[in-house]
Amino acid sequence: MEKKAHHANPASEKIVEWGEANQIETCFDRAQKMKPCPIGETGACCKICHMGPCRLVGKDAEATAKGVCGASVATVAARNFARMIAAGTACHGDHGRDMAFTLLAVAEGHAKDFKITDVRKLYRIAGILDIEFEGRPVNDVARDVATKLIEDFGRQRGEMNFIKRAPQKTQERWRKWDIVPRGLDREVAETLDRTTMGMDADPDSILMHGLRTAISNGWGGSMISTEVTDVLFGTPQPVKAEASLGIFKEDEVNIVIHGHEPMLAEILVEVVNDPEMIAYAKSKGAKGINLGGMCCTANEVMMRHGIPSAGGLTNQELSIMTGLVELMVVDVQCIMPALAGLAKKFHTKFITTSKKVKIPGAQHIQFEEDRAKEIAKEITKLAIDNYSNRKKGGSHVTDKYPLIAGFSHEYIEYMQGGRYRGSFRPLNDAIMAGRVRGVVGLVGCDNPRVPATGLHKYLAVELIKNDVLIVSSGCSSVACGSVGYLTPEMAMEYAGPGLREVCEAIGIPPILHLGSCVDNTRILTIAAAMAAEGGLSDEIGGMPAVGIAPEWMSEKATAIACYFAASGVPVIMGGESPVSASKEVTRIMTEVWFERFRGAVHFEPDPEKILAMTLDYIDKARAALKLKKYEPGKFGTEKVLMDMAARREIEKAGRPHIGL
Ligand code: MSK
Repeated sequence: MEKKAHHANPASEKIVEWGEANQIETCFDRAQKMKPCPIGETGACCKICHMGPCRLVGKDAEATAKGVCGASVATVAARNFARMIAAGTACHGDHGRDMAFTLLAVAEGHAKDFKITDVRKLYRIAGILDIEFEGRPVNDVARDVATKLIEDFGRQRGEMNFIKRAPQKTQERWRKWDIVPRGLDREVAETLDRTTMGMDADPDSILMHGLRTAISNGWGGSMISTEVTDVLFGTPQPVKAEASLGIFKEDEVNIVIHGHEPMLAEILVEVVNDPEMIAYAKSKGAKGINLGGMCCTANEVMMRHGIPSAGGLTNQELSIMTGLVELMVVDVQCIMPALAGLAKKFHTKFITTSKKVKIPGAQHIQFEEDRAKEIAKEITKLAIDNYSNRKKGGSHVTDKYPLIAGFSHEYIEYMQGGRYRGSFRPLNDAIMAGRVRGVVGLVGCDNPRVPATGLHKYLAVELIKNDVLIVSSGCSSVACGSVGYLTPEMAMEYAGPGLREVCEAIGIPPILHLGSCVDNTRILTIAAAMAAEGGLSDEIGGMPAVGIAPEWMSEKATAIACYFAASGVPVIMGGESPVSASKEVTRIMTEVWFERFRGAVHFEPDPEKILAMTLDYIDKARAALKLKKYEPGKFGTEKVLMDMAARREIEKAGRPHIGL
């Protein structure tokens, strides 16, 4: 029998196999040993009080099984899922909060190593927040912006600031169903309150509050993070980079920055390029210092500085197993505690830096934004001093692929008409004509329970063959980038003729790298702009657009899926359903949510079915919008996407310039 691969990336698979041969355990071994709990996996285990834990199983459990308190399977499954949304929202919310506080510190002069890089974007955000910016000192505007955004977390009444950025009709749906979030912390706290013993037992009511909580993430915490990060470190524009485990250099000091928040990573980019540091590395026998990223911190510094990525979630252990990493430094989220023990088997120093992330066996160096450069230098020196300890051993690979990253929503608008004529008209027109069948957000984690990154690769190729434009983020974009999919050449090789024509005309890859997992909010902004542009749906719901997280593992992914669903996007998550114990909960999250918001959350482990469901959603949306029926292979001979007449039309319409 042919051995099943652990990882769908050949370089990663090679290192996993080397680990097996050398008795070095990875998440792939642990996933084999640790089968999912069959009760918890379906959402039927209740452990919210000490009369249990109760296992709601047995024949016809949905109708008959009850916890000691009498809670039904539907109640328990809904509560469990809502708690996942709240945890994911808290995680992204804290990321957004940290960014807003950094902006405040910069504005007040307490974080001297950082500055406001994109003043134009600061003004744009100030305009959205009704903050006066003309003629005022930049730092004063920044202070007011930060202060107003920080209020979004603790607000008790009213509406979060960015809710008004959603299309009017989308907002109306939220108001009708009373799910406009007040403040992120309030919604997270209320989810925990509602789902404790003796509280909300109605699955629909629980899940509706789950949606409210998720919106506080998508149109709140995560969106704040994206926008403030752009203001501080620059709005991304396309940049060349590389990805995969071959990014490490044998003759340089290799440092990996892993996690999500970009503050330390940004300052490390500066410090590793400091001539004094490079000279110090040379004095220790290295030719230079090579900074690589991991997971979403990688996405942040890749799209702003072209820093290469060693991969997504399942590559974090494998990067250390190359034997080439002098130091791995982590900030927050998606960091496997196994790294501390693994690093000790090699010469790698493993450094935690956040008060929120301490890992037994790791060295902790607290990151403080008012001493950012000093701390980054300390960490870099540790790595340089460790270079001489590098031993032979480890599993070196040389595979790495070029890619283009950094498609911010502003750039996507700009690329469709230039600095003064940027708009979403060309994309809307291409969809209306059927050149582009629809748009898919291919996002989320990679997962050792399947040949890791394999579902991303499969869906990426099949979707673009079907003329579907992909916008990608998080580990999905790294999965694609690590095999060479984020290049314009990908369009030539695999894309259907209509999509290929569009990619050629604009000069873009068929898979657009949008950034980290908080940057899924860029997809919301794009969808809102497409709705405002006209010709498709006048709200996000009803667009020929679908979200897919085929290998999701994080609670953050459930929150993301739900804010997309509430915004009007059908979402398909891979793997087994965490609410499969309850047909009622499954019905609410698919049929009921679709009726109310035109979005849904499905769980489907079979990638071929995910593809079929996606195309079906897209084609049904096209039919409902009375767009031209998509005909495979119809386009590809004419090139008319952005001719002069189209450009003049855009100019005549006098659209406000909101581009870069
Ligand atoms: S890092 S949340 S494994 S995308 Fe954003 Fe990747 Fe998923 Fe973490």
